[in-house]
Amino acid sequence: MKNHSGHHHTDHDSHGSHGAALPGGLSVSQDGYTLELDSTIRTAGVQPVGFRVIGPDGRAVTEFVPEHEKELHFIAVRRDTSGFQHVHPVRDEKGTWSTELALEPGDWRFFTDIHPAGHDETLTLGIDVAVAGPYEPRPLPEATRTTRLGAYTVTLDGDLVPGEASELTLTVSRDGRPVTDLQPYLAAYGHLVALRVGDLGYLHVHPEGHPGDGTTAPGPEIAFMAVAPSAGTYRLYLDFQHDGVVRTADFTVRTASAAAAPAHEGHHDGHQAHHGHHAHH
Ligand SMILES: [Cu+2]
Repeated sequence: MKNHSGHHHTDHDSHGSHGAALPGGLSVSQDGYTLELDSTIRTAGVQPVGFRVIGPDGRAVTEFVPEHEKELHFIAVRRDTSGFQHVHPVRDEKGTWSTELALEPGDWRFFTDIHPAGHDETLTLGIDVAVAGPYEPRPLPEATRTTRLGAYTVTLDGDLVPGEASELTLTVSRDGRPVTDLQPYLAAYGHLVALRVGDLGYLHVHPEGHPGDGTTAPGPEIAFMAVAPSAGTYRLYLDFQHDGVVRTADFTVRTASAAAAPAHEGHHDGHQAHHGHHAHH
């Protein structure tokens, strides 16, 4: 455990020690920046979505520092963690953003990941959205180290460790062969979004290396550093591009203890036998 000096360290290190910082995305407003959506009650279906980020001066923000080649990253997910979408809206000169989402009935959370010009770090703002209509909440997918997407298989190695930065490696194969020609997508071979189950807290995740740096290969492995703010269960969503198509592989992950050996994961809710680290290999 590091520095618990307080919750208000908004002026420091986006790249330094991550300590036990709060996850992002839990607030609709932070450091004077507020996410405003055109409507928070919506009908189901594919539809346009518009929003603005209001700055400390009360006006829509029109200047952003690009991160991963985009001024703004937008994530939509239903509160049961289904329906994940990661899109890149377009902005007009007045600061109104527009995009398109496919929404099923239920309670959703929308996130904007931004770095407003003049602010000293990135911010993730989150807003609740209700989509009208009857629905059946989906149970959380079981914790697993392997996800299949058609001919693709993505395997997760490494653990999320509460309060510490740890490395996660995702390995992509197709038809049983390692994929070694991943395509750069927004200046990386993969983008990983991690959300805490229970409140959809949005974790800070950084890719390790980038295309063209002379050391990062285009697969089959994609590595990230992630910080889990607390023990618990998380959902991971990996976007990667191959053969011109962006695909999303999702995982349910329980944190490991920094001290405990990984032989038994010690589920508290274990309604299944053990999902050992190698059970799916
Ligand atoms: Cu993005």
